[in-house]
Amino acid sequence: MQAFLDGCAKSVIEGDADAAEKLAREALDRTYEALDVIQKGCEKGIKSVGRLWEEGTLFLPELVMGAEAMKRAMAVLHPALAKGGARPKSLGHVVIGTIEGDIHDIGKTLVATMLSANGFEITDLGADVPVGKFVDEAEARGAGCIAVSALLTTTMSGQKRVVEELKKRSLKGKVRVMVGGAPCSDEWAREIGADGYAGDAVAAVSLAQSLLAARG
Ligand code: B12
Repeated sequence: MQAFLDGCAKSVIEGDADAAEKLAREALDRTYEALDVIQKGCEKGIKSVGRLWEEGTLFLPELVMGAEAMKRAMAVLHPALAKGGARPKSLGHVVIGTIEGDIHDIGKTLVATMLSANGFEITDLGADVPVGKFVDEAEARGAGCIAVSALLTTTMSGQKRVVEELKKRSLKGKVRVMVGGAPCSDEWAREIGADGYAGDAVAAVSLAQSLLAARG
């Protein structure tokens, strides 16, 4: 299994989208857990890509190719995640998106898929979402939670503006806000008045459960 996961990581690091997709299909044929393949294989690969890019070993086209390989694998694995959870009734409605100015959507989509697989109703607004749109959609759909992803230090301030917009519309407390993405932390969530932070998709599910249960 470890060699297989290493192969998945390698296909992402090498930006080989065909190989990444083929391995993802093979994983499902072998009935491996989709979440394991994502977290211990593909995600490890894309994190290495990020590190190598930071070190100057990889250049932007290679970063893009790594992301493309990751997305091709995820397109195969996501439906298997979504099938995994039996969902008798919705645990609540979560509006999710990546904040304006930020096009990183791989982690956000993984969080959305995991929430959906675990019984939450999801409205996924995509990436580069204006602050007001998060709140408009939450209001229109009666959502109990807004989940805002930010991967850039330059865009994370948008998460704060979502909290401020809720305050402005007297919705703070009624609609909970959870934040995530590489530059975020518990401390950041506290500083901006968000209701919680989670570091990965599994933790995001527990956080959503506690936030929506607390809301009643
Ligand atoms: C892939 C990638 C890209 C792809 C994105 C493709 C896509 N469609 O998403 C491309 C090539 C397009 C890209 C572009 C850029 N990128 Co980029 N990118 C990355 C990289 C390598 C991986 C991100 C990723 O997908 N990780 C895998 C996923 C699964 O993990 P994740 O996103 O962290 O999500 C998990 C958790 O954070 C959490 N989570 C995520 N969102 C949320 C939300 C909530 C509510 C919760 C609870 C949890 C949660 O759960 C997820 C699942 O476990 C990172 C490096 C890194 N280590 O993060 C850089 C990185 C984020 N990029 C960076 C930069 C600088 C850029 C560019 C500005 C580059 C440029 N010069 O053009 C542009 C930005 C364009 C823009 N306006 O957004 C920097 C950011 C630096 C900073 N401090 O701001 C990073 C950190 C690279 C680096 N080390 O320098 N990038």
